[in-house]
Amino acid sequence: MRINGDRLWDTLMDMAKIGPGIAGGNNRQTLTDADAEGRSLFKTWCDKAGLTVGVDKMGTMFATRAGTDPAALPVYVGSHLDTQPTGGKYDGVLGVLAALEVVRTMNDLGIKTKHPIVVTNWANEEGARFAPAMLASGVFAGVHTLDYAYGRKDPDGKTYGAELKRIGWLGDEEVGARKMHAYFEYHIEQGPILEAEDKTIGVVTHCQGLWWLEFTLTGKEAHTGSTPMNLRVNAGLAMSRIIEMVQSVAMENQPGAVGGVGQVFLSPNSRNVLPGKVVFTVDIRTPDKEKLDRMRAKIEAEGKKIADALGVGCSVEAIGHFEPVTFDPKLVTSVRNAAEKLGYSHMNIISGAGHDACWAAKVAPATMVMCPCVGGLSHNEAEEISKEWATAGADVLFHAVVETAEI
Ligand code: HGY
Ligand code: MN
Ligand code: MN
Ligand code: MN
Repeated sequence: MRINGDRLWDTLMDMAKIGPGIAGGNNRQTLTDADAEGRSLFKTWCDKAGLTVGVDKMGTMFATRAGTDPAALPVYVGSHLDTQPTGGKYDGVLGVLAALEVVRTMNDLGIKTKHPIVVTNWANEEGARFAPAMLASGVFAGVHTLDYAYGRKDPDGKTYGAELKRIGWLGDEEVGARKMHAYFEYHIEQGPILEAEDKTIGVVTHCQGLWWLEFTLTGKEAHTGSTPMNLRVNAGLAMSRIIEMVQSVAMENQPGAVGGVGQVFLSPNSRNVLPGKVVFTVDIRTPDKEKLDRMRAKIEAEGKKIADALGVGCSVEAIGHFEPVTFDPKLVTSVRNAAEKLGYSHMNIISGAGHDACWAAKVAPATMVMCPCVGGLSHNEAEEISKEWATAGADVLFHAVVETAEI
């Protein structure tokens, strides 16, 4: 039994047309009109596959294929359709559309599973527009409250709750009311390991943990030309020294740690005004929980020292966090067995990126399947995979899901 790789690839290419991608990628940031368009296309496909689509109060979509035992808890299979501002075609999207392909293949083969199957599109996995990442799956797992999530603001000050209503995808289901028998997520690796090792399947045993630390630095707005160097309260200089320090802390903790900054806001952000306020988020990750918390403590302490030495005000808020995740050994074995049975080369891997599976693992047995991506590149419109890789991972997903959902 194999999935239909051409059909999967066609859906990926159709979905990639949605969103004002700059260089051929697709840009469907969460709760934008493009996200709404992608959601509608996905719902059309779910309707055609005979699935019943429910939506919860965070806007997560659940498309159910009935099982033979109505009392059996469903097997959830999903990922996310929202993208980075310059996202690629496959991050998240591959997992949602491969889950749909699993159901379509079950329909083709007339397979009836004991447990229902629920194809899932989690809202706001990326956390690019509304931090933190994995917000909806976090509410589902009881990590965040609905009120906290609704109040999260994007850089323009728009709230999650208002935007969800505006695009018309505020559902009526209580978030987290659904109970899972198991959860599977198929995702591109977003790193270089599988391709470098020439392995087609990543058997994901763990996911590294994360802190997002939002630094707010307060300097003194002043003229960049007429203000003598000794009179400056230079928040921009403090930021640059803190970013350098984050790099050193990550390098001191090799192997197996990363740290960096992807987003900075300066105000008033004018060429000839020293910034009065600088806000930036430090992203640190490692599979080792103790190391992760040690790095956090050091970066916060050293950051405050750097700011103090320049007379710059400094406050730090943790706006995102999850501990390293160990996926369910039984489900990990079912993925490995499927890869072996199908003859795909495979290796154990720790996920470098965070996923909704990390929160699903708090409320149900969960695991992931990975395929390589070209050059390990992701969060870039040039993100690329092969049809063979996409198909192989979906085949493994299909077999592991059928085994867990029991024919
Ligand atoms: O940040 C992450 O790891 C994911 O892409 N949201
Ligand atoms: Mn993703
Ligand atoms: Mn991503
Ligand atoms: Mn912790």
